[in-house]
Order: sequence, then structure tokens, then C-alpha cells
Amino acid sequence: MRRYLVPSALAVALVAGLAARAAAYEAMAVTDGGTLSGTVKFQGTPPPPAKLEVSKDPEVCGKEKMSPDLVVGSDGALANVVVTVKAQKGKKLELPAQDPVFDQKTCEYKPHVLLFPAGSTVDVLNSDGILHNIHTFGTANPPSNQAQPKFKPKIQIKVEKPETIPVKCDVHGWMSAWWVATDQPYVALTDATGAFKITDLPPGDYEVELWQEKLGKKTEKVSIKPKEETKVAWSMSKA
Ligand SMILES: [Cu+2]
Repeated sequence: MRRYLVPSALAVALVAGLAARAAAYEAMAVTDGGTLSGTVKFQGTPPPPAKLEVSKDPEVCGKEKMSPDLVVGSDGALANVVVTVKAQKGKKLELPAQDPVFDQKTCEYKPHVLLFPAGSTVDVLNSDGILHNIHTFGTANPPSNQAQPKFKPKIQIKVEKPETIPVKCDVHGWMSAWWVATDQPYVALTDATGAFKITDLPPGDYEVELWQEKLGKKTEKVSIKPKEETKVAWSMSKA
């Protein structure tokens, strides 16, 4: 009996491997793609912005910070929402011509949410001229924990695998950010007006995932038509 165990285990592993491969994103030419554009707003009365205590280096960091974890603008505009069209195939995921830049300025991360294709190298800058210690908490990617004193204006960190990674500074406890490394190109981040735009989508029906760090995930559905722009007005609220 025992000798049959190995082949069956192998067969299971093979089938699992095939299934995983079938689910992976497939690149193809998109000639009659459509566009998804719109806005995401906070539904209801937004909570007052949380204040963060500055406990170190006030001459550079300032005395007080507003928490960047829920930024609601006028009219409820919700910034920093990651909008992901769950496409299985479409245009190729291209690495950016220039490395995505992630700066530390007045003891805040700029930007607070950094979106880039997996495989990119992030240029971590220190514009402050004081000691920061960048700490990334990836699980699919190896965590990175590096001191960045003023004489080290740039650290480069390559992010190979798709993953949403929390980033913290070990020197200044209030500093926080997210790196969102994607495995397909149909992902966008809402700006300060809550707006986003995703182009060259192969026509079809899609699920779209919205993710915001304080509000969690929400799923929407859209229909994309050839060479047309589908406009949406979505909202998110506290769970
Ligand atoms: Cu710091």
C-alpha cells in the first residue's frame, strides 16, 4: 500500500499546481478596451480627524500630526482607496520606467499609500536629515528593517511578490504607510478628490474590490463595454 502514497501525493500536488497556475493573471493584447472611472466617498458623517502625538524630534517633525489613516475631503471625498478590478487577463503589467519614490518628510511618509507593480524597486528617501528606521512588515516578501541616518539619503528595497505591506518607522511610532504591490495592472488609488481611473480594460463583467485601511474591503460590480467609459459613484462606510 505504502508505495501508492507517493504517486497520489504527487498527483495532488500537480493538480494543485495547475489550479494555481490557471488562476494567475494572463497578459494579452487589448485593442478595444474600455475605461472605468469614478469617485469613492465616505458615507455618513466622517469622524473628526484623529490627532497623533509627536514625541520626538519636534524641531523637524512639528508638534502635532493628523492621522493619515482616514482622509475625508470636502463632499466626503475619500482618498487612498485601493480600487482593484479583478481581471484575469488583459494588458501586460509593466514595471515603471522610474522607481516608485517613498519619502520621509517632516516625519511623515509621502505618499501614505504607495501603489506599484510587484517586481519594482522602491526608492526610500530621507528628506528630513534626521534618523528614521524604515520597517516593512511583509509576509510574502521578506521584511525589511533598516536605519536611515541623514548621511544615507536613499535606500532601495525590491518588492518581488504581490502583497499589501504595512510600513512603520521604529524611531517615530506615529509614522505609518502602506505599500501595495500588485500582480496585474488594473488597480488605482483614489486621489484627494476621491477620483480614480482605470483604462484599457478588456470588455466584460467584473468584480471590483475597494480597500481602505480603516474601512476594510467592499465589492462592487461593473460592466465594461468596448471603447466606452463606465462612470461610477461608490461609497464606503464604517463597518
Ligand atoms: Cu522616522
